Amino acid sequence: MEALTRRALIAGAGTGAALALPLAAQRMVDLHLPGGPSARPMAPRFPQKGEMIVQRIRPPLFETPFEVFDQGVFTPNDRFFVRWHWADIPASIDAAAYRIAVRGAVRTPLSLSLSELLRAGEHVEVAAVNQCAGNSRGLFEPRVAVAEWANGAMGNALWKGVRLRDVLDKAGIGANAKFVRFGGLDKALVEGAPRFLKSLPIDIARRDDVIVAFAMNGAAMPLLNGYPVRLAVPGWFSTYWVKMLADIEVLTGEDDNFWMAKAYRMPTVPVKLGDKGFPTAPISTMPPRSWITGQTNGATIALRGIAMGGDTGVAKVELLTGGATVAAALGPDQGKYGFRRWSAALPSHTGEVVVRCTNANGVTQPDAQAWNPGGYARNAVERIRLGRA
Ligand SMILES: Nc1nc2c(c(=O)[nH]1)N[C@H]1C(S)=C(S)[C@@H](COP(=O)(O)O)O[C@H]1N2
Ligand SMILES: [Mo]
Repeated sequence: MEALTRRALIAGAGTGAALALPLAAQRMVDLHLPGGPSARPMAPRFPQKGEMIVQRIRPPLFETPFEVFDQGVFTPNDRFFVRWHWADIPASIDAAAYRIAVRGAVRTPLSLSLSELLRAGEHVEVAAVNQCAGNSRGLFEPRVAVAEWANGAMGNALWKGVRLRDVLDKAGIGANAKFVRFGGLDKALVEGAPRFLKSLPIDIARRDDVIVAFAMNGAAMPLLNGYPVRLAVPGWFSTYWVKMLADIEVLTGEDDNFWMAKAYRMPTVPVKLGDKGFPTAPISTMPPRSWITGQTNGATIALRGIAMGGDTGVAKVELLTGGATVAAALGPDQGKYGFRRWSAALPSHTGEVVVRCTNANGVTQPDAQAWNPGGYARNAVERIRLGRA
């Protein structure tokens, strides 16, 4: 396994694909976003990526075309969405020279090579959905005018890595440790812009399933998804899943950097467009969601789709149609943080249908979406009119 890992890391380095981003748009796709421009170009030419929806080129925001979610429970690496905040991203990585600093409130500050990192602890695997806090932002009304994703700023992968806890324990953390802050190799092109840094509370950082991942679906991760190593925080929005992880800093207090104190915060009270001065908290765990991904019409309408429980497993998926509730059959359980496939058969005359997931904590998707100024954490039920396919 160790040998395989090494090989994957080296192979990943070899691709070193220059991040030149000339747009070779092949065709346009309509994302059906309400209240504004909705068409986006598709582009097949980004390094290690297949056909993706281009939301923006610099910094890259590439969305997974929705039909990919109908093809399997795991999202292939070459179709996995891409999101960076700053445009200065290394175009290649020298795996042999790569170092990860572990510093701050630690007994022994470390500068780990990738092979030292791989030896820091047991290799563990976890299936987990990596979902941008802004996934589906384009569906908010009123509109929130940044990164207007449809539903493709998410993906499910089998992540493999070493526990963050083992890496922290190698350096030895003090009893006064409160947060752990993470930074990658990306930088802003603009002078003085705040480096992308995110922090986890120490108890989350020490969780059994929070890993420094070096593989994704059995291969090294694409450069754009954080090669050679990224954080995986199952159940939490992917803003914490820091890519090209190079800096781990143990803090003795709350992190007041821009990305924790100003960005990625959710109102803790109901708000509407124009409200100011309301209390907020850093976004953290994901709520349940579900989608219809495909339909086959016959004597009945066979529906299929995916669901996620968020920070726990899927308990049930229901189809609501004309006063009736039909329980979907759930596919194999890959672990509570991954996608779960589902299927159901509905009468052939069914018109509108709502798909709704309830997670193992008893949290159910709401009928209507509460608005927030960041356009974060959308999870209202999806409503679909079944056409004759
Ligand atoms: N180094 C670094 N890591 C990062 C980010 C970033 O800008 N820089 N963006 C975060 C956010 S907001 C998201 S949604 C995910 C996207 O992960 P992906 O590109 O692999 O899909 O990366 C996270 N990790
Ligand atoms: Mo994100």
